[in-house]
Amino acid sequence: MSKEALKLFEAFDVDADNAMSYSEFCLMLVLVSVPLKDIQAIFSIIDGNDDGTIDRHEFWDLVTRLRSFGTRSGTPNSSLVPKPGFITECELQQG
Ligand SMILES: [Ca+2]
Ligand SMILES: [Ca+2]
Repeated sequence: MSKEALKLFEAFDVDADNAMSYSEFCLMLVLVSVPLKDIQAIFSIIDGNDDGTIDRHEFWDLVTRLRSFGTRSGTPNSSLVPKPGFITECELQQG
């Protein structure tokens, strides 16, 4: 494994147990499928107080939005995340 690949693996191995769990794998797939400009746009939306970081409150707000999006099919407010259905599916399978 190259150094770059190892760095990437460690970045997505959130709990640092040297294995990529299903949720960590989902996170990776979501991130690699989202264009950088969209990631920046999404980040600025989630970072409600504009301090350049996503704190627990802002993260929870995101999770709440994604959950409510998943339960309300057909809602046109899809600008937050390009593929919210994918994330919701991962969350559901996590239980
Ligand atoms: Ca892990
Ligand atoms: Ca913030």
